Amino acid sequence: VSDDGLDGLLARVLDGDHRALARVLTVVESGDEDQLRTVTAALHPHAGRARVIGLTGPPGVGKSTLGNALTGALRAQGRTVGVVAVDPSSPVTGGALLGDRIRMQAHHADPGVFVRSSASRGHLGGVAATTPHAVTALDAAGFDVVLLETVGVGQSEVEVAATADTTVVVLAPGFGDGVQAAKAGLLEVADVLVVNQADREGAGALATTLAGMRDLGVPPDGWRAPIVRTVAVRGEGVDGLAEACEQHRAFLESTGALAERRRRRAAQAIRGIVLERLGRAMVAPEVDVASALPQRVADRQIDPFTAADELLGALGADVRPVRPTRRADR
Ligand SMILES: Nc1nc2c(ncn2[C@@H]2O[C@H](COP(=O)(O)OP(=O)(O)OP(=O)(O)O)[C@@H](O)[C@H]2O)c(=O)[nH]1
Ligand SMILES: [Mg+2]
Repeated sequence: VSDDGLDGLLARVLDGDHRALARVLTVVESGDEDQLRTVTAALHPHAGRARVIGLTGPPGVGKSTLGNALTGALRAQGRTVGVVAVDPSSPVTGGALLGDRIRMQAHHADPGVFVRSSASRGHLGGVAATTPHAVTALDAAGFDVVLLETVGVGQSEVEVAATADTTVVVLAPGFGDGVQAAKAGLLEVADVLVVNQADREGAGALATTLAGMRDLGVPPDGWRAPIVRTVAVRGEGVDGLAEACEQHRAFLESTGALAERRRRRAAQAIRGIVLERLGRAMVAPEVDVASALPQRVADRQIDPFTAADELLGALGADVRPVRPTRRADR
């Protein structure tokens, strides 16, 4: 997209034009920092109105099916919904992009629904770096709710989920137990716990284990994640899920925790940009010195701290060493 064309597109996004939004999301995912910057500068001031709901969980538990059903429930309440499905290429469903598209065709003719599936991986920073900006774009485009689906397998995916106001962790019998989910850091980020595929054997046992794990700790913000059972393929329990999200939202608003979440999301976006830049700087030709450095350290010419100073100096990064404060300094 040319820079002139981009300005026009951005104006149309703010008017709620879905085709312009799709093209702007392509720019966001491309990882072109100059253009991403233009996009963000134009859209950031207009975002902040949408409720952002994250759906995460192990591959194949039914996140997309549930997201589709939840979209239907929200539409029935008269809310518009923008969906971002990140990297839906799990080993279980073998890349469910096509299946997701077919499922979401239920909402295809509905102008109150917009769906974006992005399987973009590979550029530095990956999906975790660009997802907050995609959420901003959908928010600025005026959707009442932004649904963010990520596969909760790695830390970055869990972090992506944590950029939401309300994080729904979806589990299902036969896809790992509560203990595994806890180890993956999934329970920690859960505001609502869903046992999907509740029509299958083991759903009750999974819900019991989850309740036990949840009640082991005291929630830092005072919210105890409700456990909702759903059969996403039949739409069962989905109104209950929408209600649980609504209650969590009311909790966030009444306790001031929403502002805290928004700050957390902002911090996440800043970190993503910094990491992206540092990552690029580390492989830039100017820092070829990196290849000579390890040899000098190995030859005992310099110590690793001096080498790190040299490298950071070459990057132009102002990253000072940590100095613990001594008593005399206080
Ligand atoms: N029995 C049963 N099957 C379900 C239910 N919900 C989803 N499924 C099936 O589970 C399979 C995976 O569903 P998806 O919605 O693609 O799961 P996902 O978590 O989005 O998968 P990835 O995006 O690949 O991680 C599909 O064949 C669904 O039809 C349910 O409540 N009960
Ligand atoms: Mg999916």
